[in-house]
Amino acid sequence: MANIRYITSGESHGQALTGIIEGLPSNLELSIEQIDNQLKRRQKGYGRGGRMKIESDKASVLSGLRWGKTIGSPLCLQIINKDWENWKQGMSIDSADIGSISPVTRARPGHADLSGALKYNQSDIRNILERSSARETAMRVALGAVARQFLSVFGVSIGSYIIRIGNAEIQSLDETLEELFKKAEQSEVRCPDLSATNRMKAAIDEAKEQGDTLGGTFVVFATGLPVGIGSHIQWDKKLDGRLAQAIMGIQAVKAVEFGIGSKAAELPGSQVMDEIFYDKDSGYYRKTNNAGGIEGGMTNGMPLIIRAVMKPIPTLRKPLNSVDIISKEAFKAAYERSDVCAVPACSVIAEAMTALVLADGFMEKFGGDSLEETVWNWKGYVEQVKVF
Ligand code: EPS
Repeated sequence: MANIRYITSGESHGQALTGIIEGLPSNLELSIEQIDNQLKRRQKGYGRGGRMKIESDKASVLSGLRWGKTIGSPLCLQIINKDWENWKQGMSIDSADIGSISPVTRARPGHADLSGALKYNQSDIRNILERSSARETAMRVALGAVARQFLSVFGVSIGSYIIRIGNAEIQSLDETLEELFKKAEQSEVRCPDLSATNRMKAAIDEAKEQGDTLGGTFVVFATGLPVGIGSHIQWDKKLDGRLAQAIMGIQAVKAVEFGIGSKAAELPGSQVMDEIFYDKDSGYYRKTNNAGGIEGGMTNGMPLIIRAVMKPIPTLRKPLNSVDIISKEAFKAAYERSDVCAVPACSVIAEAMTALVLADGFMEKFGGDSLEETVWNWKGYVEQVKVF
């Protein structure tokens, strides 16, 4: 069982999203403003559609917090959907409102629409798309923002940046992760390179004009991690496996890799492994980080480097061929409105998922019911590793 458990609920056009997270120690100071800042970051990005003009996500805490600090009980968060005002009948919980809007019957290729309708025996695809929508990720970002605040006590910080959108890619940049992150935060597509930012925006404009959508690739990183989060002992304790599942579980993510990732297939072992050195002041170190900070399913003290791919959004203004699930006739897929590109948002969501996995790994490694106890255990371990 995970040390930190969480679950979300909510439909895209329903009343609200909720999330419950359990397993954090007591006495952790939480700033709601910091949660809202993360929510704001997720809503940005060149290429978002009309919905983001309606929403301005803010979290409220319903339980688990007293006078600004956790008390060890489950923390319950809520984000209201402003768009709910327009969907009160269409997404009503009351059977009296049946038929107040037409059903969605034309499945979008690449979405959960058809498989979900068949699996859950639904003749209105809305009953599938409302939950499969990436709207739900707003709550994951809020929960991740809680995990980030916990991790920051231990000096762990998490960031991300975009390296590709469609055919527009950045050149390799010789800067620190922190510098790349800082620059990415200034870019409308979260890309640290100005010329690539402009090429990415042009690619999004072109896709929009053509009624198409674009995916891309992003890097998520974490610094300040001690050696030994995760374990080689059992398949489900391996941190890279846990991170891969968490990030792959974000809507539209199609690939996740660590360090040099799939490039390792092309290179000989001598160019893949990170050689080990020792310095009497700073201890063990490596000159390269091809492993992306994980060896044997454990952190090795180097920065964690994850790369992930988001496919293009399946809701297209120029829809693809599909079938009406009632008449079985050939039709173009349904289109209401959509984002053209949500890769910048996806990278922020992946940061949140990374934070949740790392917070779970920290609680697994250091335990503790109060933050003081967790910090005490962590300090003892860091000292043990130092004198090893
Ligand atoms: C989404 C479709 C769009 C996106 C939505 C994800 O929503 P709508 O159908 O209301 O226009 O804007 O993303 C969000 C609402 C969000 O908060 O990120 C989909 O089908 O996945």
